[in-house]
Amino acid sequence: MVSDFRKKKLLHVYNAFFDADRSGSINKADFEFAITKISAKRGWKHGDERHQKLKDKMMKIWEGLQQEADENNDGEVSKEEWTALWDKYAKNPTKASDWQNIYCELTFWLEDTSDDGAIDAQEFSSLYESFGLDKEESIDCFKKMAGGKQKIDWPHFQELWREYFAAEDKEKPGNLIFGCYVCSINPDSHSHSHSH
Ligand SMILES: [Ca+2]
Ligand SMILES: [Ca+2]
Ligand SMILES: [Ca+2]
Repeated sequence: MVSDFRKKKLLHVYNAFFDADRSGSINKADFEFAITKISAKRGWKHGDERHQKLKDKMMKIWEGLQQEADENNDGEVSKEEWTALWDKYAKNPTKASDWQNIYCELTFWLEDTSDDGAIDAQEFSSLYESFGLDKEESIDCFKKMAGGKQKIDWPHFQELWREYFAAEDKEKPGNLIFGCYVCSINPDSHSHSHSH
């Protein structure tokens, strides 16, 4: 049984990041959509090294995710399949699948826009803002999570990431690694049409 608390965290990641086109389900089109969206935002063009890296990693994540989670083989990862997948992970977080490790690395790489091997509040909140999360909320989350530190390096990030998917404890700092998991996302964020 997955607790309501963990389910909330898992569905936050599902809705805010993986279901990029906001269709209510995850399939290959979400990954293609996210590649296009992120590349456009960063100014990465086809053939650029970073565009290619993003594409390769995203497709590896999709293939691994589908293989592991898509129990009924319909080409979609439903919310139920997604929750079951991460429940399996939580039972043994040190035995993550390759695609889960790639996903963790990719998130860190996308956040560390300055390429100094650590992420700060600006980098953290900017990426999540592009996925429709409130920027100020994300900055608050970063501050709480970092516990006084200005930056989070790669070993620290991995530790927080594991906590997010496995922890039942509501006080764990890792619960904030994907921003505010109880806040709603802005469904129009990818169209850039919303005003403040
Ligand atoms: Ca979708
Ligand atoms: Ca399925
Ligand atoms: Ca950085």
